[in-house]
Amino acid sequence: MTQKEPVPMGQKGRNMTLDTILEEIKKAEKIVILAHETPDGDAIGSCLAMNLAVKALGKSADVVIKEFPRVFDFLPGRDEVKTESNVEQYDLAIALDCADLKRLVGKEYFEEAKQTIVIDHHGSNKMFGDINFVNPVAPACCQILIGMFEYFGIDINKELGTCILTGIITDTGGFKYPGVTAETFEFTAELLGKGVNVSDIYKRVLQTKTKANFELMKRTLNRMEILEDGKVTFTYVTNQDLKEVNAGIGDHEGLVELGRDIEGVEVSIFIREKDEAENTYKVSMRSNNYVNVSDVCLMFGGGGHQRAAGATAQGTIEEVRDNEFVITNTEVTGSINIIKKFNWCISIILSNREIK
Ligand SMILES: [Mn+2]
Repeated sequence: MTQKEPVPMGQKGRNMTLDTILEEIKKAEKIVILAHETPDGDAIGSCLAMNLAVKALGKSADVVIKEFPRVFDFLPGRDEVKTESNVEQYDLAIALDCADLKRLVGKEYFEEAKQTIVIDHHGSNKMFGDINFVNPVAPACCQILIGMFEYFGIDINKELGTCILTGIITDTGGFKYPGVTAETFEFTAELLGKGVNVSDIYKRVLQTKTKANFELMKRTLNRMEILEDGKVTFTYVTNQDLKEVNAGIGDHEGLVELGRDIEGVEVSIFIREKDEAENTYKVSMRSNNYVNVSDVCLMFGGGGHQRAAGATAQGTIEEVRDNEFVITNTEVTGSINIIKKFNWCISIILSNREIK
């Protein structure tokens, strides 16, 4: 790996936030890199890319990811990832692709760290770090890292490029979401020239389904309800399903998109039981053209992007069909009707749209 010297401090065209981030990385002895719960390709790619970048700067870091989806096992640096750490206090904690401290896995390391940095692209980011570098226009956190690493004078080689491109490919649905920029393609072209196997990454992260994912897809499709005049779909998986199909980490990925891709559908809602004992559900939503699902999920203490967002809800699967529900500040609790409640929100948004 070749390494250029960064432009000296204080020179014209410098970015103070990036200068401070570089300074903090260079200063720190113990660094930890963290991402959001149920990490996707962008979270994983960002963490592994940051780990390589830290090394390129002559430092080392712990990457702590509790649940690593096996689809990303091929990525460089996978074997260095830890599920936990026994370091009591880090000098520096870097949170990637994570909008909210509540969703950060290993937040204890973050809270204890002497210095914290948040790098993200969610519009709902709570700016919970000492230093926050958030660009909601970037289609992936990994795309923010490209500019950052170039600024730091780090050579983006094949390994680093493979991690970064994995994040871009997954968060843009294979370059098809509207957030994709000219830079996305320019960078991809550049990486192809450096030997990054774009087609192999694409096939591994978007095209190949695990058997468990396929079995869950069948159940999800069978249960799918089409509501609100064909504009909303709702479906779910239970812990029982996950057990029966022998699902591993990440095997539910992509299920929320099945409803979204039906003609005429604006919003798809998918709930997944998280923890049977606590009756906790992860709610995921996707939209096509005009409903801001991040706003809908914010009402439930969640958040995300305009076209892809999530929240957490509590109740029993039977109670999903009851009519009673209680909303607290941060969570949907008690006897809830997730379908009706979410539909209520979405109905308002849909009807507002029609009035306009
Ligand atoms: Mn992301």
